[in-house]
Amino acid sequence: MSRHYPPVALIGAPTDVGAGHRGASMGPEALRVANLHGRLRLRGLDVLDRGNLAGPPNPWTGPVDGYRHLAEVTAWNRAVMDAVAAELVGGRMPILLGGDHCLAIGSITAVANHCRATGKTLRVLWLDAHADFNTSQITPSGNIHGMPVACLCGYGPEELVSLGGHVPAMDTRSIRQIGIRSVDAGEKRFVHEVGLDIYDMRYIDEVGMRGVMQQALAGMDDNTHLHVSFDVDFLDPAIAPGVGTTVPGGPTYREAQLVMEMIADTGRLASLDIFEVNPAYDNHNQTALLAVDLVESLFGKSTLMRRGVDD
Ligand code: B3U
Ligand code: MN
Ligand code: MN
Repeated sequence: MSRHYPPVALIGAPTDVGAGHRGASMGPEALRVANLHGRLRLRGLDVLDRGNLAGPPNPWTGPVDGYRHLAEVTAWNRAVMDAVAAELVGGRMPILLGGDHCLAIGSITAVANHCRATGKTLRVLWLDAHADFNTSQITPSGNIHGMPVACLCGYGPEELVSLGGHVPAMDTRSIRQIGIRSVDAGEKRFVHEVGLDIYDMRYIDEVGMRGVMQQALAGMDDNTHLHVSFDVDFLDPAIAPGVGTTVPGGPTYREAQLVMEMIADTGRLASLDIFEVNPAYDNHNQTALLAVDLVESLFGKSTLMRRGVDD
């Protein structure tokens, strides 16, 4: 436990306005019940739980001009952006507890603005079964949790694309997507068109998770701010059933642990989101417990001391 971590702040964002299934609004509480706070404290971290942000209820209405609940999604993302920005300025590492993945727009917009203000280089690791690169023209659902990466890269509604004042919020070349195995037809064309760096499950099978992570983490240096956006449907549904949209063929427990350990080894983790934990689909909080287990590895928990790292 030799690595020094900054103090962290837990921020709950209890909403499912961007999702196609109800229940991710219970994610923050499920992660607390799984003792995220206590586990991080056991790792020696200074942890402050800020409680939950407030925002509009889920109206559960259909798409309007290709978007479901755009006004509510915007309100929640503004609250998230402000809360994450405040932690970054105050020197606590933000850990956002979602909530559905539409909230990554506010979180990463805040992180990207912070990087611009401090001269840091942003690297985003997007752990997900989905590319989340839909737009109103190509979405099969209108659900904005299928659109956050596109919005961050400048493709989406004005309210979300210019949330933080800088368009695009993030350079397309800053992101690496890992675990992808569900991409819609129009989305597939679009991710190729913009050249998004995607490590899909076939590539993981062929190269192995270690090789994939070496590539995804390559090129970082002391000036890199590493942000991890963890959509728990990244994990295979056999180990993480508590999500709205399960997709078979995801990373195993061992592969997921390796992902977290290799990120921890970089020493560059500077902000984190945990999204889409959905207790309504879960089994005795199994998915939240697993997420907490993985987050411990992300903060340096390892079985043995490694020569040259821990001694
Ligand atoms: N790509 C589909 C489904 C989806 C995206 N993200 C999640 N589900 N969790 C869509 O609706 O955009
Ligand atoms: Mn997602
Ligand atoms: Mn997903």
